[in-house]
Amino acid sequence: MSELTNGLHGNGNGNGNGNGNGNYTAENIQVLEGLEAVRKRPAMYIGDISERGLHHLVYEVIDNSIDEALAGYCSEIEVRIHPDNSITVVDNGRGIPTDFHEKEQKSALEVVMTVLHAGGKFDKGSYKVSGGLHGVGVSCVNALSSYLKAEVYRDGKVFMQEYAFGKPKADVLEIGTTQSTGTKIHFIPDNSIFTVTHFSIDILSSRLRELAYLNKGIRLTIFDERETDEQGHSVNETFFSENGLKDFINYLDANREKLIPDPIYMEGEKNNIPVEISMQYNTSFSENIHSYVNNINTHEGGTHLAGFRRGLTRTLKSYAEKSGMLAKLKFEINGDDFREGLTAIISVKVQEPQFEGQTKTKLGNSEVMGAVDQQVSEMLFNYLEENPREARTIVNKVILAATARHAARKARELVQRKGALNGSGLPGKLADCSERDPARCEIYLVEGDSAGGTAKQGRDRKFQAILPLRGKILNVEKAMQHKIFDSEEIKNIFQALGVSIGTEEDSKALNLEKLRYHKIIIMTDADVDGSHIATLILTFFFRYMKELIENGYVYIATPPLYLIKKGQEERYCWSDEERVLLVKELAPNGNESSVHIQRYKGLGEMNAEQLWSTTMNPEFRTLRQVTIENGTEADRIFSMLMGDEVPPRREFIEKNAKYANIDV
Ligand code: 0RA
Repeated sequence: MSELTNGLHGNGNGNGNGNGNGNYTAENIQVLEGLEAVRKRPAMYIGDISERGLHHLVYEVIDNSIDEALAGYCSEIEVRIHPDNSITVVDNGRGIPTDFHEKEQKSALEVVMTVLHAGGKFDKGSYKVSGGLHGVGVSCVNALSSYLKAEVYRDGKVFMQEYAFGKPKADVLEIGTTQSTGTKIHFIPDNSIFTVTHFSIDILSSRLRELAYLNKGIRLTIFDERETDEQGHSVNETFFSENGLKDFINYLDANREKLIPDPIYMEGEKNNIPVEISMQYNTSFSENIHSYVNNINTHEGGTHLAGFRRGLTRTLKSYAEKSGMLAKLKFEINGDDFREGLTAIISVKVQEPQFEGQTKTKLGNSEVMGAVDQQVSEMLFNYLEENPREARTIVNKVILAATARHAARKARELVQRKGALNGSGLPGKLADCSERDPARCEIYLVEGDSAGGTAKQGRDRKFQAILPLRGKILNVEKAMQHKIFDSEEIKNIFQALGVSIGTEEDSKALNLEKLRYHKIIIMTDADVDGSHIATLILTFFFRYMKELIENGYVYIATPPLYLIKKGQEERYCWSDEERVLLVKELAPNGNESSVHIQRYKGLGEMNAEQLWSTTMNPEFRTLRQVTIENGTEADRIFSMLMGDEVPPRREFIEKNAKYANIDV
């Protein structure tokens, strides 16, 4: 074992900005900032310090490996969750450079690992486009890890350096020889920084799956060493896609009925911007367009999405007009009509992306709009010319959408006019609260009139409003838009919340200014029916009021499962584990006959006081906030849960018997 000495790997020309032939030298790495800043304000660098931030650490490391793959040097990435909840990421890229960095007077490896933003991200010579939401680099992961070990396989040698809280424990060591190249990063997140320390295999797997589809040809494998099979092998799954976004579309639409046999697909480059697009029409009525920039899901859209819409509308419209199929249509077709029942994915790679918007997931670069517009137009034009049968199918679908939109508009106008007429415009079933500041108001959407009645008695009427919903609300996944506005329950929800939506182009966004409650709480029975109803309501929110979820306004109430009584004492339990423990506690000598257990099958079995103290009183209740961890996956899950095909739904529900596990 020998210590790495200064100048072990001399660098090229020393001009500080690459050596002109694209090879990396230590001088490419610019030095910007120290790691203390990251530990001081972690959320600024990785978004937050909860579950999301924790998982971002893994994404950040993987992104570096993906960059290697995009540069053509890496084909395999392995992620391991160890039994102690630490993580190892291994890739077969070039390995982090280990030559001597003149300016910093230390090994490039140490610079990459200990200096913020080092790693060539700012060096346009090395083509780097991948990058986590914050694109902060692997040094951030180091700063937020109580321990990290980097191993580099490069130039026939194995190099190693260990760190604690971002600080090297020793210099870079040469610890052996090797035939291969690559990087291995093992890290233990600093549990004094993160509020959650448990890695979710579901969250990591769904990111790896997404990355595999977005970067065809890369093999990504995850191992969960916390779980082993009969032979003692750790649970693992490999993600690999040969056809990229085309495979992604087939995966997302697996539970939808497709209109054309194969997704439309194109891949190309315009003005130095790589663009990949795939799309498919299905018999549903929702629009599912997902856009990515440098592998980041741009939830808020941006110029690439605008370019896609523009190109799609113009090309389809011109084809439809030329075909003469629109001759009998009595009204205009608009942009929305071309996107009903459309599932599409747009992925672009942009050298210097400008991210805007509330969550910094909206692409601002104006040059991308035209690039995507041109690509879509070319792709679609050729497709329609070459596939006249599919072209007719698509145009017919568009005409159907336009017709339905027309009907929907009439129905919606009726709803909104009615609302305006009866003074308050609030539904009769709503028991409103007296407070007027939306930030302090809550509304409970309660399953059934009887539980609704109990909730009305039990609530604090100052800030809690109750809206009872009759049984199962309409399944919006299967209904056409005008039916949705015909539904009494859905009209009630719109009116009670005070929001309205336009169905016309660009006004689809919800008007949140008039939202009357900043907590919208779904309260259903703690059984299979109850969770189905909650899913129906969530599906409706997801498809028609997504902004409510994105703003963190939607919650699920958690009524208790058991009431345990012993003598005068009454206690509640929310899980079977809790019940077992409590019974033990109340019957310390094993005499459980004095303990009475009541299983709550529904909200209706609780009286007003019980419902208040267990489920509605802010001091004691637990609310689960609904978030969208992964938009594409949520979309697939909702189409599966609420779509036509029964078997995948049954399998999913059996696997995730508890509602909490649905990944939204
Ligand atoms: C800086 C420069 C180069 C590669 C990397 C960092 C790099 C970082 C990580 C993190 C995990 N795996 C990684 N692989 C590579 C360019 C290397 C060159 O040009 O030789």
